[in-house]
Amino acid sequence: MLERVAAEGSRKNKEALDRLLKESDRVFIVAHNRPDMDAIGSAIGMSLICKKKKRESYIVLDDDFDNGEEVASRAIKATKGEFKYIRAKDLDNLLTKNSLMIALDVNQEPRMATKDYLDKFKRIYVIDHHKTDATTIKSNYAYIEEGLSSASEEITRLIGLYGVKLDKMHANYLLAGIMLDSCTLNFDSDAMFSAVSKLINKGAKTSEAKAMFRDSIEHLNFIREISGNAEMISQRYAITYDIKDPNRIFKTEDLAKIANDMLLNIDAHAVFAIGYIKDDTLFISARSNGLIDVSIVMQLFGGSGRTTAAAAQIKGYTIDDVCSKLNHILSPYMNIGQEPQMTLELTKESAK
Ligand SMILES: [Mn+2]
Repeated sequence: MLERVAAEGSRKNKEALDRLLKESDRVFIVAHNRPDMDAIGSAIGMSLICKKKKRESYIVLDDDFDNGEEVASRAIKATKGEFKYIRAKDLDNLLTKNSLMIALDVNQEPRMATKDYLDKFKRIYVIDHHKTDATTIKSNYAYIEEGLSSASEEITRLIGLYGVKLDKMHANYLLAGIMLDSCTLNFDSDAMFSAVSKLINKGAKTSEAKAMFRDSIEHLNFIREISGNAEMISQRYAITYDIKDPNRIFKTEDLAKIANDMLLNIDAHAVFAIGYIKDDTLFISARSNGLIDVSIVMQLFGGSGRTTAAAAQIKGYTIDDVCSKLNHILSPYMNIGQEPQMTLELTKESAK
C-alpha cells in the first residue's frame, strides 16, 4: 500500500476511535483465538493508546490461548504486570453499559473470545487485514484492508498519530507482529516499511524481533522434514503431511511454519500443510504466491484468511479425504501450460 493512502486511512481510523472512546468508559480489546504475534503485538499497542486516552482497557483471551503461537504466549507472560489480560467469563463482572469492544487482527465472530457477549456491547470497532465473510462481525466502525501487512502495521501508525511514547520492548512486539504476517518483510508496501522505520526509530531491532521466533535445530529439522516430503501436483501446487506418523498431533503454528517453508523453497503457486490438531480435528495451513487466492480455497473447508495465507479447521475428514478434495477443487485451474487464474471463482459446488 502507498503511504499516502495508508495515512489517509489511519486518519479516519483515529477520528472514529476518538469518537467511540469519548462515548465509552471501558475498553475490551480482543484479537483472534489462539493468538499469534500480530494479534498480541497489536493488542499491546492498542492498550497503550487507551492508556494515553485515560481509558481503562483489558485484553480478552480465549481459554485456549496457550495453544497459540509460543512467542505470543511468552509476550503475554512478560507483560502480565503491565496490561490487564482477562478471559471472556470475566466480562460478567467487568462489562459496563458503555463498554467499547475493539477487535484486532480478526473480523469473524466465531474466532473471537467475546463471541457470546457481542450483544452486550453498544460499540464495536474493528481493525483487520483478513477477508470478510458471512460471519464477519457487525460493528460501528471497521477498517478491514488486505493491503495492510498486519494489524500491527496499522496500530503502529495510530500510535504515531496519538503521540504515544513507545519503549523499545513494545516497539519490538509490534515489529515482530509485522514481521510474522509479512513473511519477514516479504511484502512490497511502502506504508509497511515506513511503519517499520518508525519502530526502528523507537529502538526496535529486526534481529531482536526475529530472535523471538527462533527455533531449536531439532525442531527446525522436523519442520524441514515434513516440508521436504511435499508432493508436487500438476507442477502447480504442493501438499504435505506427516507420512511417517499421520496421526501426530501438531501445533497450528508448526503447520504454519511448514507451509511457509514450502512456499519459500518449492517452485509452486500454492502450498498446503495438513495435520491433526486434536484427535478428531484436522488443520490445513495454506500459502500462495498471490496467483491463487488460498483464502477462497480455505473458505470451501469452512476456513478463512488472506489471498496469500489462509487456514481451515475441519472435523469428520481423514487426511486422504482432504487431499482428494483439494485436488478436486484445484485441478480445473491447473492445466499444464496455462497460467493459473489470478482469482479462482469457486463456489460451494466445486467443493463437492
Ligand atoms: Mn495478522
